[in-house]
Amino acid sequence: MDADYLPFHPNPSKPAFVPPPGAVDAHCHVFGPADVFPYAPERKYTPCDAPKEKLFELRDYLGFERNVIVQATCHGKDNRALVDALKAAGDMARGVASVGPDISEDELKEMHEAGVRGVRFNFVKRLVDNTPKDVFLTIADKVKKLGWHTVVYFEAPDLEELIPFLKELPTTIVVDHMGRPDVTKGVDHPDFQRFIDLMAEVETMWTKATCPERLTADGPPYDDVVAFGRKIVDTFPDRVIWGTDWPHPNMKSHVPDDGKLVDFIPRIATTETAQRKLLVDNPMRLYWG
Ligand code: 0GY
Repeated sequence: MDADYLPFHPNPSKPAFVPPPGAVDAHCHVFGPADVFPYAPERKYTPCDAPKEKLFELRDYLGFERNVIVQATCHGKDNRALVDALKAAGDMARGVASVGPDISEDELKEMHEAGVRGVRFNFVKRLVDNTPKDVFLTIADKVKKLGWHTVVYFEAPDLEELIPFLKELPTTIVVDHMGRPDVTKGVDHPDFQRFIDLMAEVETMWTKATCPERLTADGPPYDDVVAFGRKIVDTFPDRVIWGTDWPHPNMKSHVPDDGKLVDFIPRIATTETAQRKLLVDNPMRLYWG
């Protein structure tokens, strides 16, 4: 693991908020263990191992029933750790993989059997080298045939340039972490408004109301992120999902307490109906439908 890498919280608090029955943690990862599933040579960081057993333990402890496990860049396009976790979870997990344009139909079908339902396109420069957009479009065309969607990760300043590409994607699109707004600019800033406007226009676009721990400038309990999460949940109640982002790769400011992250949910989804859509109905439709 990198010298400055912060491992996940060893003993998170028990959340006060009790998720509804059937709740899905729809953004989390598994890392390694490296002696079984080595990290990718092209990775930009080396994390602390975060194996599937730990993830499933956390799921139960926090009161969730299911996981959506998202391939992280430290494993590159080697989806073995992901597929292994999906197989171990049975029907209780789905996955999002990273693949190249040469992926075969058989390989995709095998991943589908294991529970993969999407691919991730990453535009965050500190995490990946540049991939030409036509490569991503080739991949999107292939996975569309299986009914998969694309998960897209970018930061707010890059959205304007990405809009034509996003509009070209033939699949449902799920944007990570509310498009990573700069929360110090406020919820009414044109950058966040651009994202809201795009979601309003592109009805096949969803987002994850996730990562207050990454977006915050003030730290826990993440008061400065509440307005952003609430705006998304209120405006797009049927196209929003939530996840822990465990094991929180590349956190520098603090180690998030997963229990406190769960307690953030009722601050952004303030009614039982909104909570059920965010945690159960929406992820079930997208990943188990
Ligand atoms: C996240 C966020 C990050 C990392 C990755 O794939 C990854 O390595 O997504 C990050 O560093 O912001 O969603 O886990």
